[in-house]
Amino acid sequence: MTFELPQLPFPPNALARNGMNEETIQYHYGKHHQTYVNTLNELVEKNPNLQGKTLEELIVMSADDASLTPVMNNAGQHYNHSLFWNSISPDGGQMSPSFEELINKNFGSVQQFKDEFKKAATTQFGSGWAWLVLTPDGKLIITKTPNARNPLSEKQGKALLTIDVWEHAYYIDFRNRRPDFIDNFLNKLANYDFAEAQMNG
Ligand code: MN3
Repeated sequence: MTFELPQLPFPPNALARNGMNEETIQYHYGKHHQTYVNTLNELVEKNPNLQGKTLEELIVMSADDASLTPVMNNAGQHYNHSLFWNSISPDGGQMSPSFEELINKNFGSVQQFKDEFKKAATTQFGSGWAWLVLTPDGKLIITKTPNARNPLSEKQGKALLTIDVWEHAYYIDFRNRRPDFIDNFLNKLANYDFAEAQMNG
């Protein structure tokens, strides 16, 4: 199986009004994500044990196998970035009434959800990701993971929404101000409709 860079769900300049400039997309999607895909394909080409596996299968089989760390890193980054492009939208920041109700039920209020998500994303030391996850028993939780790790590798549940907090995700738009990037994500970029659709999909 050869992996490919997925289509962006929006034009590369569509998020400029929402605080993510086209230059960020050109580098982040066009260079960083593409490199993870290319490296993953090279790794799969060299190792027959990896061939014919889905992306999710590669993550699960490499998650706890130190000899497959490069596979975990590149398969994880391909998976994480593919979810990230769906986690942001030109219409981002708006919650449907039904999703808001779920957030209230699980976190107390929308503000408490945002505070908890921001804390996870801010305190992920170094590179990594923060997540909204649907657990197997139907609860919504917030997690953070280092580097390329994700809810699949950590067996946390189904990833509904994610933010990339690697510095390459925000340096062009926000320089070193990660907390401002996270606020902007929660209020202007986050595709809560996608997260809600994932719950039912
Ligand atoms: Mn990234």
